[in-house]
Amino acid sequence: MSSVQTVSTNPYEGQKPGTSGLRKKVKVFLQENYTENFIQSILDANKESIEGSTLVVGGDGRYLVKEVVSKIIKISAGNGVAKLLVGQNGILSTPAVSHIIRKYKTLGGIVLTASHNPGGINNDFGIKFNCSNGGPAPDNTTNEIYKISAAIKQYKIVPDIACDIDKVGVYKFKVEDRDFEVEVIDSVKDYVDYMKEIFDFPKIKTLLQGSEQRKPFRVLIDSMNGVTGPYVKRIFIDELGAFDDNVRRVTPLEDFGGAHPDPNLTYAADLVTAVKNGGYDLGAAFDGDGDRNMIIGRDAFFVTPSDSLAVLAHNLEHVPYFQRTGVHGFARSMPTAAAVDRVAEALGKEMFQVPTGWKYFGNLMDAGRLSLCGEESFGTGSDHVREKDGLWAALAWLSVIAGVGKSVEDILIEHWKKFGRNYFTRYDYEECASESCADMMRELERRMTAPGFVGSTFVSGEKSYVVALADDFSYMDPVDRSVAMKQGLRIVFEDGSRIVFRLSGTGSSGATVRLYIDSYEATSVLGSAQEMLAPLIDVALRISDLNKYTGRDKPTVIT
Ligand code: VG1
Ligand code: CO
Repeated sequence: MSSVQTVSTNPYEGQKPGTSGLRKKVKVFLQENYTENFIQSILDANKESIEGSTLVVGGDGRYLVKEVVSKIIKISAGNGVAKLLVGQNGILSTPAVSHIIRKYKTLGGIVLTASHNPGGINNDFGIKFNCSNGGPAPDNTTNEIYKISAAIKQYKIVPDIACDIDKVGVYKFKVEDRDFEVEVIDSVKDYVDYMKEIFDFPKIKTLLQGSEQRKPFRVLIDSMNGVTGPYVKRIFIDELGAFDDNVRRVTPLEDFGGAHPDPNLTYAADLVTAVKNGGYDLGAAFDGDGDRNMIIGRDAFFVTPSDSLAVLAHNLEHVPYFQRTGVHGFARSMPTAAAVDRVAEALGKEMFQVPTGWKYFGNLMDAGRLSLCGEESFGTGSDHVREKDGLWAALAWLSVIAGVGKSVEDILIEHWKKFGRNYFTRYDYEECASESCADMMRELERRMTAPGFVGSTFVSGEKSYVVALADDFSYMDPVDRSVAMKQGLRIVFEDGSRIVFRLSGTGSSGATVRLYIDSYEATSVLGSAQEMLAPLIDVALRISDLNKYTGRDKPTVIT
């Protein structure tokens, strides 16, 4: 029998979860009691239901995951949790956690990831709490966790509980007069079983292997040394009959092999080269925790996430899951280009625009009003779970391709010809000085809300834009009526073009400014985004004085 120890501690400042969990440098988490404090705060925020509960625990395999899993086991035992479901080796992708919470109806889960942020001892770690619907905790819960962390005085721990999370199995303990159990589960099985229900695997297999009518459709799936490696191997190689040269970087590494596990054209540049040189028909990459995806076609034809969402929305009948459930509404985050809005209109579906962050989609899904949604930041997903889901998106694309029998590029071009095209780009200025970025946002907001701004004209080259709306985006959840304020400065012009400025809520040091540009063309659909958007970008840089405030003459990353 083990006993609970109560350990005195002092609060740390700044344990405030951002867009998606608490993210800091590993060294911050390594400070004495820093991690313990935050775990105890999560459990305290759930104190009414923690006694006798079950929680799911897993992470993306980055540096510190295993150590923190072991702390969560000991602290959960100290707080009366009855059972933990832990991924083998501490590995669970973010969408897999969401699924497992829902499948086994647990109180929630703790996800150990800093997602697309780099890993390793000098980089980032993160902890996120997901609720019983499988989704990231909403603002009221994360605010509560933060409040508790700011005043914490003690945590409860059972120091002598240890179990080998490298082996699947059940470990039973007696903690004072209670039973406590840790079940180490196969990290991929539940998720893979679910994907087989959602998609028509035999049909995708035929696509990949070819048939008498069609040559094999060659894919290159890149896990970027993140958590999706074991899922990709099981799904693509074991289930869909792909070969070793159809997958790459499929072993999760603690530092992602030095890669920045963010699937975009900059950080996944070597996938782009490999797809071009290898003559592949489709390339897909996922981020560290497996919730983001990038899709490219032959010759690395790039599908923007905003377009990906619109194309999937238009073709959901090729996914068996939606044949069963029907398709309810669609949604996107505010900065995401409005391509999907046109599909929603054509199909007569409800369409929602929510703040940045997947947590804002959950209520709409739970209410049965939302089937498919996405973010411009390479997030796509559906109501099959309550997180975005990278592998799901790749399988959805393969289902559409198998169904319509066309290439990625042809699908896109046809889509644009039918609906017109939203050109989109995002400029990121990473790790700038926090204060001057805050000044920039303040000054911009002051200008935008001054009398006469709406109605004023900005000229760049041959183009001129008249301001139709300027605000700091706020959102009232249609289901629970909760309000999220200050979600991004938005300038909308009379022709529908938009400029959006936000400060990132996932960075671990300094400030990251994101500038989003979206403009619609009904007929001129085959241009290059950077050329088409150049005048608007020029206007955005002038309105904000961004170069002056950030001290940068170009962005860190363009997507
Ligand atoms: C970014 C993206 C946002 C996404 C979030 C989490 O947030 O913009 O769309 O939901 O990351 O993605 P921010 O606040 O830095 O702009 V993940 O894959 O890092 O969990
Ligand atoms: Co992620």
